[in-house]
Amino acid sequence: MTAEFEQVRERLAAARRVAVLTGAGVSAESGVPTFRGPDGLWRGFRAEELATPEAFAADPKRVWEWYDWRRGLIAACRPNPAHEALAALERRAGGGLTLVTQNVDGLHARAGSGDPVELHGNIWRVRCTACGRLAEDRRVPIPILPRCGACGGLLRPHIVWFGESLEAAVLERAVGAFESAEAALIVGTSGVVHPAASLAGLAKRAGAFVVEVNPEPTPYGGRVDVTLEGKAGEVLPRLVAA
Ligand code: BJW
Ligand code: ZN
Repeated sequence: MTAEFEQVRERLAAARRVAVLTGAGVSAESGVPTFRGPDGLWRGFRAEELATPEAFAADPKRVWEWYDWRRGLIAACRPNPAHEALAALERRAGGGLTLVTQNVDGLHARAGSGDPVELHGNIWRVRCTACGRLAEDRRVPIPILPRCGACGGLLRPHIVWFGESLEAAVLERAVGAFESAEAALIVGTSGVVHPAASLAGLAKRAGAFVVEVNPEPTPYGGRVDVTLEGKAGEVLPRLVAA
């Protein structure tokens, strides 16, 4: 074990408040495709083409078919050792850890994380475009086009698309956690989508010890205290091991 790795373990253990940001890379070892990079295509579509309000307005059927396909894929996936290690770290922190995720797959909660801050929503929730009603909906396949049980309006995925604002209360929780953290972990994200990508900088400016875990270089390089190069499912369990 390198001295750097040991330093990260010590800083994590000593911190009273830890903030964690995860991205698609954390679910990659569960079999959920990432958005960018060589395998970064969802059934041949780029997120930027289908994850927009304009795409949904122009062709809701096409967008729903893409989400239905993704829901089926995610339903067949299980949390991996990275999700489990973060849930263990949270239990050990006794309320001092906030897990913030950009992922919409719900795998952190399935691994036992108590109350993850889901910045970009959740693929298992739907929202009525007419009355705004929110509901959990785990049907796979989902009837296309799905309709609201209350008003008959068209449902959409409860997901933050490009150009849409994040829910204010959700973003506030994330910002608060990163601004007050003594240590921050940034795991499996390419760091290009804002405002999520700005959270690490908030922690750094407030004096936190910031660690990145990623097998590939990202824009965080040089702006964090330590980069642990490797897969989340291999690095995180070692970090958390007693
Ligand atoms: C591994 C691994 C392993 C692989 N272990 N690691 C400031 C500057 C510039 C632009 C903007 C800005 N502020 C806002 C914007 C506009 C826009 C934006 O950021 N655009 C940039 C792309 C340029 N942001 C927004 O529109 C946001 N809204 C907003 O800010 O509203 C106000 C506003 C609007 C417009 C202008 C200004 C202000 C909303 C963003 C919503 C993002 N939604 C998506 C799609 C959800 C759809 C869905 O899932 O159905 O969320 S985009 C997509 O990217 C998804 C992800 O959550 C997000 C981040 O991706 P992530 O997680 O980083 O994944 P990848 O694939 O990019 O990276 C994977 C990483 O894992 C890689 O690094 C691998 O190396 C690594 N990896 N295997 C560990 N085993
Ligand atoms: Zn409705």
